[in-house]
Amino acid sequence: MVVVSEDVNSDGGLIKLCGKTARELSIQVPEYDREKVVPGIVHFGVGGFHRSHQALYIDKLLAMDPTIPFGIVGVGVMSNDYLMRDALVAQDCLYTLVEQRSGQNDASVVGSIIDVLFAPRQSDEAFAILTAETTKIVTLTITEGGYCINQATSELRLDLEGIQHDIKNPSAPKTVFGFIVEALKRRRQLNIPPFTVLSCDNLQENGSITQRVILSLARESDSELAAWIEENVAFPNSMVDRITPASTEEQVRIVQESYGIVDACPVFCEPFTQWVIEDSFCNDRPQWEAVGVQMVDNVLPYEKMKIRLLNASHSLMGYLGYLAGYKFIFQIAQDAEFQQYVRDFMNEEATPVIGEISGINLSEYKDTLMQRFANPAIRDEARRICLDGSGKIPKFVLPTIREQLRNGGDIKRGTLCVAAWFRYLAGTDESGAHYTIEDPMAAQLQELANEGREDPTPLLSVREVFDDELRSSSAFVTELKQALSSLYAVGARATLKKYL
Ligand code: CS2
Repeated sequence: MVVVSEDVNSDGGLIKLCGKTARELSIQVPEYDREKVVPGIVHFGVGGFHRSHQALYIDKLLAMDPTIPFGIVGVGVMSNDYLMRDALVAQDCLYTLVEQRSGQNDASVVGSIIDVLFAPRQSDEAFAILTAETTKIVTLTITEGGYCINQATSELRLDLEGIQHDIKNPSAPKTVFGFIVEALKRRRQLNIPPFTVLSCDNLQENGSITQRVILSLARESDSELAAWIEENVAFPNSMVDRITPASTEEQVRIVQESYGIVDACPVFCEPFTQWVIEDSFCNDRPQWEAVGVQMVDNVLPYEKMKIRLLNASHSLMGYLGYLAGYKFIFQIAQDAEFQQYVRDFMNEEATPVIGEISGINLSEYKDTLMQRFANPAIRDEARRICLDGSGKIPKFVLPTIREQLRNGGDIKRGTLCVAAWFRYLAGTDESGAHYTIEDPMAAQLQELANEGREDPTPLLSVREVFDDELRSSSAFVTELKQALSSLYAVGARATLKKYL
């Protein structure tokens, strides 16, 4: 059970969350007049993470000064994004954010999102806001796998159906990148200054990758436009951090029972939050510093630290922990053997490639991570961590293995994680029960996992995930074979013990 506060709505009745009823709620709600908020940010990918993180920072800024022209309009391009759109619009885009501490929750209503569009049905509205002079920034949380790149090389995949479509139909795009390229083209024609494109996904050099994807796509249809984008549009790198479990029916129930609020899409998250942004914008930006965002010249050391420690450790715990029979990350993080595995990985394999970061005490950072992972209030499921491995593993884990190999360092714990991913991709657990692999490449990966079983060769041949350097490293391949054979022969728990 999640520990919830006893803060029940005073008259015991239920209130359906929307603009009109917000003032009647017993928790903190936006005091500013949302009708007057000017949109300045268009956000692609309104999921839980955007709403626990970027939207909250803007909400805090609006609370300090309601006249800042940086309200958010969300846009969804994925086929089921209408679900979030409909749920949010039905409650005037308000939602309850519950920050979970042990033994106590802090809930508030966030008001910075003022509209959400479903691009497949509202593309005119999407272009209207993307080309508005008031739109200064386009932000993205489209997941690591959503960048339409070969994960091993970070190049745009021209073979993808959506990208092919956008090359042939630039004025009626389907992908986020198609919308951005076309919007920039129209702004240029209309003589409206371009917006900054700010990626908020866990990709090292997320801004540079976004720039590369957008330039590659633009070049396919209009090389002059591509040159103009390169010259005029900024793509800052950023590091984002806040553990935000996937939405569940239980969260809806808790919000109802604890606060008397009927909210179809609340968000639950941990208390910790961090956002570091490279201060390079081609148009106006909010004064994010005022609400704790770190604006820096070079964000790369922060990105590297976070992705190679937090996200990679999540993958280490997720796949092996799931195979060992755990449901939640906090349970895995409280298991002494997993603790040692993760700590040893961070100390022996990740830390040597991260190096010093000025102003950061890495050993304190790692301690904090272990505490955050083990927070029992955060019901973060291993299944959430295990989804989209083809986007995550090449970004979270493989770069560390590659760099350690080059330096002659240890790679065994990171490689065990890759083996656990391969074992997980078989789609049956140790008791023979089946589960669904959620990944854009699921069908192909699952087939190759079962073709190879103890032999990693079929999966290693996937060029969208592994590059030649890793494929041809006998140290890596030998280590991977051993780990995978052990997982099939004796299972996750007994294999883990061999690594301690
Ligand atoms: C997680 C991230 O998806 C994952 O594998 O590691 O979603 C993680 O929870 C966030 O990046 C935390 O900031």
